[in-house]
This record gives sequence, C-alpha cells and structure tokens, in this order.
Amino acid sequence: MTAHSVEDIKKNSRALRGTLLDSLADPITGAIADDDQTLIKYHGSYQQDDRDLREERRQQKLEPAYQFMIRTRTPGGVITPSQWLKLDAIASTYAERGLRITTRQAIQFHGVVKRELKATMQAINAALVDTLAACGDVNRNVAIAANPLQSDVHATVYATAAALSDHLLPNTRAYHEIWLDEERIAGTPEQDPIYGEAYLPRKFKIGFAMPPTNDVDVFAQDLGFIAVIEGGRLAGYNVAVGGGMGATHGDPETYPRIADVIGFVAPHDVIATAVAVVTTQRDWGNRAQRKRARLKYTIDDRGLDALKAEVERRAGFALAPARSFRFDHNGDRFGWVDGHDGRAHLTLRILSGRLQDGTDGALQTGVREIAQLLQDIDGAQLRLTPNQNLVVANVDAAHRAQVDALVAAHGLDTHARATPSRLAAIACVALPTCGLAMAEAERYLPSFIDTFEALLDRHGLCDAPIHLRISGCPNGCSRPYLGEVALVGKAPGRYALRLGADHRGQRLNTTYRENVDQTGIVEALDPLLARYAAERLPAERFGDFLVRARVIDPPRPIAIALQEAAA
Ligand code: SRM
Ligand code: SF4
Repeated sequence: MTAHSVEDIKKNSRALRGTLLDSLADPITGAIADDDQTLIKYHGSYQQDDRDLREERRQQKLEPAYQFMIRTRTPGGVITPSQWLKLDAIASTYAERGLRITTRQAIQFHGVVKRELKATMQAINAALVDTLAACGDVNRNVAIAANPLQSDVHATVYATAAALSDHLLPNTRAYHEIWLDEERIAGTPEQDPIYGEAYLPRKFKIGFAMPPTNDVDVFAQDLGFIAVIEGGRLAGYNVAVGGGMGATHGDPETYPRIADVIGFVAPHDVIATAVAVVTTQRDWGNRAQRKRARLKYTIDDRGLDALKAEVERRAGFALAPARSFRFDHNGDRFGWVDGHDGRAHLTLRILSGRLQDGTDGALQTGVREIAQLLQDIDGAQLRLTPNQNLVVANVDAAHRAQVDALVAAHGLDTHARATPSRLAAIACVALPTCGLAMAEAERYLPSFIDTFEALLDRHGLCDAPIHLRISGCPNGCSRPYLGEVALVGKAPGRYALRLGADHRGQRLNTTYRENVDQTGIVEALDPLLARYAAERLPAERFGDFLVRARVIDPPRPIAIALQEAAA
C-alpha cells in the first residue's frame, strides 16, 4: 500500500477519526494501521516499540514489541491529589516504568499495549484529565510558569493560559467516539474554525512565563507570552514568536532558533493574538517540507515584519511596543516557598522526571503517599514543572511537617543534598521507547552527572550552578540548545558537545565538539572548567564566561538586545 503524506492523512481523516476504531479492533497485530499512527498522535498517543528488544524479536521472527506512549494534556502541569492517585494507579496497572514528567508539564505513560489502550484512555479521562491534542500538528500542552502559586497574578496567568489551551483544542468528537464510546456522528464531520481540515503544517507550542523566572523557556516556544507586572498588577504580556529547538544533524536548512519579541498586548487580547498567530502559521507555514514547517521557518522565510503585520491584521488591533522585562534563570527553585496566603509550595527534584520506585528510593510510592495525605486539603495540587520536576503546591501549615517526613522517607529529598548542577540537569526520554533516539539520554544522565560532578569537584566548582542538558538526538526535547553544557546524541555513546548558552534561556549554545564519546567530552570540558575556576568574575556563570573568554562565539541574544533597548 502506498504510504500517504501527513497532509493527505490529516485532510482525509474525517476530523481525526481515520480508521482508528478498526485498527484498535484488529487482534492480529499489536500495531495500528500506518495512517492511524499519524492520527493517534492528535489523541495524545504514539505507537512505539521497545528498542531494547528489537534485535531479539527480529531474530525470533516476531513483530516488534509494539506498545503505546500516552501523553496527558495538562496545561501548566496542574493536577489535584485525587487526580494524581488515579494517574498513579493507571501507571501501575497499564504502563511500564512508572510516571514520566515531561519538559512540557505533562505526564507520559510508556509501554501500554494495544489491547489495553482504550481502557487506559478511559481511566485517564475518568480522572478528569484528557490527552486530546497532546501531540500532532495542533497547539500542544500550554506550558505555564509552574512555581509557585505565589500571588494572585500567578493565578490570573494560569487561568488565561488554561482558557487558551481549551480555545485551541481541535473541534472534533472523534476523541469521545473512539476512546469514550460516545455515539458516532453520522454524515459530514465537524468543521474546525481554527485548524480547518488540514490542521497546522506542524506542531505548535505556547508558553507563558512569569519574570524573573523563565522556567518555561519562553524563547523556545512558537508563541510565548511574557507576563508584565507593574505595580503588583498584571499589565499584560510581551509577545514572542518563532522559537523552536528541532534540527537535523548536518542539515543547515534546519536549526534551533530563539523567539523574537514583537510587541505587547493587554490581558484580554491574549486569545485573539494567539488565534491570529496560529491561523497565520496555518495559512503561511510550509506544507511542502515538514522539516521546514515550524513557525520559526515561516518567519525566516517571510520576514518578521510581514508576520507581525499579518498577525495584527487578523487580530484587528496593533501590538503595543514591547515593555522591559528581566529573567534571572530558566531552572526551578527547590525546597519550600511561601505563598501570599499562608500556604506553602515545595519543589522536589525528580531526575529526568521519572517517578518510579527503584534503587534511588520509592519515588512513585512517596508521591502517592503525599497525594493521599493532601487529597482532602482544599486547593492542594501537584504541579509538574517544565524542568521535569514536581511542586507539592498549596500546602497548609498543619501538613508541612508530614509532607517533609514523606519526602525524606521515600528519597524525594535530593534537593536538600545535591549539587546545583545535578539539580538543574535535564534529559529527554530517548531509549528504549523513542523511535528517533540516536543515543541514550535519560538512562545516561545518572552516570554522566556523576562524571560531571567529579570534574567540577576537581576544580573546586561543586557549588557552581551549570545547566546541563542531554538529548538523544537533535530534535531537542530537553531544549539542549539552551543548556550551558549540552550533549546532543549522534550515535550510540557519541554526542555533539555544545557550550555557551546563558542560564536565562535567552542565548543559544554553539557546537564545540562535533562527535565525541564520554572521554572526548571530559577532555574537552576539563581545561575549560579549569580556566573558569581560575578566571571567572564574581557570580559569573559558566556559559557567560565561555562567551566573554571567546571560547565560543555565539549569536547575539535577541531577548537581551530588546531588554537593553527598553532599559
Ligand atoms: Fe519531543 C518528537 C518526547 C518536548 C521537539 N518528542 C518526540 C517524540 C514523540 C518522538 C517521536 O516523534 O517519535 C518523543 C517521544 C519519546 C518517548 O519515548 O517518550 C518526544 N518531547 C518529548 C518529551 C517527553 C521529552 C521529555 O523528556 O520530557 C517532551 C514531551 C513534551 C510534552 O509534554 O508535550 C518533549 N520535544 C519537546 C521539546 C521541548 C518543549 O516543547 O519545550 C522540543 C523542542 C521544542 C520544539 O518543539 O522545537 C521537542 N520532539 C521534538 C521534535 C523536533 C520538532 C522540530 O521542530 O523539528 C520531535 C520530532 C518531530 O516532531 O518530528 C519530537
Ligand atoms: Fe527522542 Fe530525540 Fe526527543 Fe530525545 S530529543 S525524546 S531522542 S526525539
């Protein structure tokens, strides 16, 4: 059978239905039909296979160990304790390797087999969490400043972002028909006023940042809203467009790009602005070349001024001049933070977001017991951060000590003992589930961070917070191009070593070594860390030092240029 193009599959899908029901009912294979593998993404799931077992199964003449990853749509990563308990039970019943917090504040379940896919989806929806549009050529999970619920402004920003997430959902009952057994609609499928019949040319991502924290890496988003707070009130948002991380090794037509700030909008104009950007990208994006279909390429091909003018035309208003802002970091702050209302918020370090019981502690059990403790506390939440960590949020004074006891008992207290670099490091999933992985990432991070810490120790730098990011391929799911030190997978055990991003998410790093193994990485880093220890200015960060010392020559950071202009 001829494979259909993604554009054809979308257009012929009857509002994302395709033949998914038939695929799920087919008992002969653990896979689904080719076209449905594209469509199921829009429902929040990917067909994968266990790559650790590929060769063995091939030799046994068995089909690959097909399995499904399911990703939630959880704007801002907000989950109530009772929802958490249900998601935790789903992980234990249907999935492998516990729960996985993603870099966009979702939960991923890995290893769900086809015959249990529908039951898993139903269980997720029974927890009042859905997975619609968590993947696919639509707006994805909206990332929102996670930590903490410090003020009314945080709550307002969250509410706006969550409303935008709902507004940009595809208009289809397919999800309810296929997964939730709701009645099938006969005749013409639904019309979609935002996406049309062909959806977007490519995935689309939105993030809301709350300066001074850039935990969402707002300049890595297709569309970013940067909250501007004046006199303690939310004045509006600076709008940033055209961020993105994905690239292909050796292909200069593809590249990571940080977003440009194009203006300022009032809070009530957020949805109109977003719809204008999304529909412009829908109509202007490159549908002939998927690798050049993200908004960042539309902007570079058509020009930023042209895009801005079109967005203003569609929105029906002009963007005001951008206002000044300042980010001081793009990581998470760990430990307890007091909110404005007597409640407190505890950020816990979860290495690579993997919540699973194992040698490092009973992490999954620990969070389950915290959720059990807090399930009757009004407003208590578990918040997923864009750095794959977990905030136990809105804890009243009476429960703090009990939360602390559970944290200590289950090995969830890494934040109290680890070096700043260990706390900041992130890695994408990669092997064994990711079909695109070229090298290990999540499974490499624990041993690499030991090696990295030993290097830091040798140079008296254990207290230096150096952002390390590892991705198993150049798609950049851990946003590695914004790491002060980054490893981007090229082949098993081999990485491109990139250096020199800042720690605010405002400057991309550049390649320092094209293709090195761990020995090569250590040999490259050792003299640079020695120089950093000897020559750094007070409070100077490693990435900034590398630029000042001309070890690397990165592009001028766009966001900083704007800050300077506004100052
Ligand atoms: Fe990603 C594809 C995992 C955040 C850029 N990403 C994938 C897939 C689905 C592989 C595939 O297409 O077969 C990975 C599934 C692995 C697995 O087994 O679970 C995958 N991406 C992830 C997650 C789970 C990484 C993590 O360790 O947390 C993140 C899930 C986010 C979410 O909850 O929605 C994840 N991916 C990102 C980010 C970071 C972000 O969004 O802030 C990026 C870079 C930003 C961007 O989009 O530019 C990212 N993922 C990609 C790309 C490259 C897109 C491009 O423009 O070229 C791909 C490949 C693709 O789309 O063709 C990809
Ligand atoms: Fe997979 Fe590459 Fe994304 Fe890592 S960066 S999860 S290896 S697609």
